[in-house]
Amino acid sequence: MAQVVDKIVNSTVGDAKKRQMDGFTLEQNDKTPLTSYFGTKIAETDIALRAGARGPTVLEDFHNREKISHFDHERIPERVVHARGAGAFGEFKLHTPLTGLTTAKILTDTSKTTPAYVRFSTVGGSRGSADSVRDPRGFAARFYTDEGNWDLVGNNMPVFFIQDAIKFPDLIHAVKPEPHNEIPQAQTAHDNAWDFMGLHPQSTHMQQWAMSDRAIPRSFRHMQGFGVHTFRLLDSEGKSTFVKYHWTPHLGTHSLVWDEALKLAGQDPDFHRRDLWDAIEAGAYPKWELGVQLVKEEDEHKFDFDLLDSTKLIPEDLVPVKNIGTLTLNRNPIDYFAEVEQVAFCTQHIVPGMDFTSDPLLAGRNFSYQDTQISRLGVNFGDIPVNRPVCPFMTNQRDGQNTMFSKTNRTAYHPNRFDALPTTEPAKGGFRSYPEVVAGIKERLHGPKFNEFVSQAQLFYNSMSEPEKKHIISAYQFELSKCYETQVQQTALNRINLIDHDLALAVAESLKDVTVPDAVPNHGNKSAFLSQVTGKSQTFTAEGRKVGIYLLPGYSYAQVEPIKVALSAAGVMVKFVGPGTGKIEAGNGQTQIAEFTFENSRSTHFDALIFIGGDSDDYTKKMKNGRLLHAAREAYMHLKAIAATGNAVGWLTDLALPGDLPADAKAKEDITDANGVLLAPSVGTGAQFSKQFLDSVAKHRVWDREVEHIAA
Ligand code: HDD
Repeated sequence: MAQVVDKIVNSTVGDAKKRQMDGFTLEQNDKTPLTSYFGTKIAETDIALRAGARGPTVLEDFHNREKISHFDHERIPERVVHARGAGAFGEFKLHTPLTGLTTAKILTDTSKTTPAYVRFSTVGGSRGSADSVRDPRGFAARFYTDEGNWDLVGNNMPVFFIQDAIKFPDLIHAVKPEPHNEIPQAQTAHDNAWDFMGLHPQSTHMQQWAMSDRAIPRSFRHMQGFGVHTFRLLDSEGKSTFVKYHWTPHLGTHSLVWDEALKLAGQDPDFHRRDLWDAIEAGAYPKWELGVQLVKEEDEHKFDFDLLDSTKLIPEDLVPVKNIGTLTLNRNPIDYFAEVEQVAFCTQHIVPGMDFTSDPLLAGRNFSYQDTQISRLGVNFGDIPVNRPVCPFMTNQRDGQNTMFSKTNRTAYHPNRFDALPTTEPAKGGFRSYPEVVAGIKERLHGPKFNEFVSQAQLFYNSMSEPEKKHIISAYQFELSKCYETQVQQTALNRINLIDHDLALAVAESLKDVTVPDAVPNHGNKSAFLSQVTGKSQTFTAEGRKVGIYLLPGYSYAQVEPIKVALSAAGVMVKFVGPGTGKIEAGNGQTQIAEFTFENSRSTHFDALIFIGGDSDDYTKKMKNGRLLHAAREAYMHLKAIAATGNAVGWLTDLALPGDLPADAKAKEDITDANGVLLAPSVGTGAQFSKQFLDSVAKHRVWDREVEHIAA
């Protein structure tokens, strides 16, 4: 029988996906002579063949033609949504098997390490847009299992804007830049987006998530992920259990503040891509727990929402998340286009032991992804190395543009005279659908529970901590005040009022021409799991954070070394910021390499900042640098942990930050903690200082500092 199998994959050593893809790596380096695409060595690539030094360029120059022509065709259509993203390879290791619930080996065999791949993305922006915009984030995971590729194409939010895939083109046409002038890029702060949301009650719950801090994650490493839909697991008898998938980051789920996100869009548009890339290069491999919420078939109707409705989540207070395995991302791609732009996720890529439900959003997705890959990558997108499974595969699909394999089978139909091959063997692990009993009248309808839109939006808002509620109010104010049309603002506000009257009143403060409707009851229920500040399954750790240590020539070496060692030991990435890159000399002649400068970085690049004092009295005069002052003020406003040591303490307390730092701190023996600003004038940066600073970094932000006059 003809089988398309990579011999290289059959070896059992190491990561099967890497070995498979190594076979497709083209060694190109400066020692390889330049050739044409077809191997002819090229002697000149900078000047085209011309009839005389000042004469016309001649068509005969095949190298010139090949070079320009290939360039002319370098682009493929960007993804119609989720165009901007970053991808990484890794592995998935199951630790808690779902024995008896599914036959899928990836969910039952704890001895197996499965190669994995994840692409994170924003949704609305085009390929060159900024990372830190307000938007849901894609969390598309692929498992290269022994039984085929399983793609879990989710987001960092557990619900969606719409209930039925037929609405997806409308949604995306509304949120993308407006059609007449293609403005604004990568944001929903415009009339069409809010017109759509105001007119679509089904978007009410997802709106809350999109206006919350979830839409401006600190990094991809600090995001939860969700499969969103209810899927099925199938056991060997074909019995089904409903399942929702969750990803929980080991580093906790944390966000930027809005002002920081806005600035980062200009200061480092690649902020999230770079963060992921740098972490993996530094060996700080991001990890997530894969969790499941399981619901028995017979319990399908026991909730006051429909499990088939993707605008609803199953509150963890009702069905706990059980963590079953760990995903680790440990390898950056070699070639972005080949391995990230060309990765083609499809929701219908599932493996035996799993199945879909009749969620109408999922049904449309199962058509759309395959379809879109054909226009992006061609019908043979499955042959592209990043997309190929690591298990043997054998199809009767033939031909088409860019066929990559010479397939050895002499028939491409079934059955055929060669032993009726390829075999289709349900008994030997062939995919079988859940034999769901379905009956109904063909009509354009959803189940009755699909018509309730407000309850879970209220649950979300009620569950937020005070700072998070404040951020939601500011987000609505920002977005709606960017709409030009009062009618759009009013319709959106009417919807917000259904969630919470006080929320509507607060949002309306920044909208002059709207009227807040009468109060509507809020059920008052909360979930213990939704807040990023107080949520039950939240993690707070300094690990993986980036701390900027600011110093100038003449700095105190003794104040740097202990904290540098303590931070590194806690898994913090320490970055030095100086007046220029390269060696900065301490008062005692020792040196420290600065990677960043006051000019090429901003406080937004770091989770926390330390200002180191100097060995001489005139050191603080040098600290009177506009960029340094701005960094301290900005980090303070962004609620970050800040510290000053030695004579930098006086410099910092003189800055008149809001919330007034104690002016006498510089004269004290002890460390002063003034609302997350650690002032250590004389004790150095030893164990006590390091502990206090690390605790402060782990808290993520100093929420108490978020007083009235700080717009976060
Ligand atoms: Fe989608 C891409 C997530 C609804 C149609 N979607 C895409 C990606 C993610 C999601 C993470 C990027 C994949 C990658 O990194 O390459 N989409 C979701 C989630 C949804 C959702 C969580 C709701 C639960 N999507 C959805 C619907 C449709 C699509 C209802 C169409 C009817 N999505 C697409 C697409 C994309 C896509 C047009 C663009 C590029 C691609 O597929 O590969 O087919």
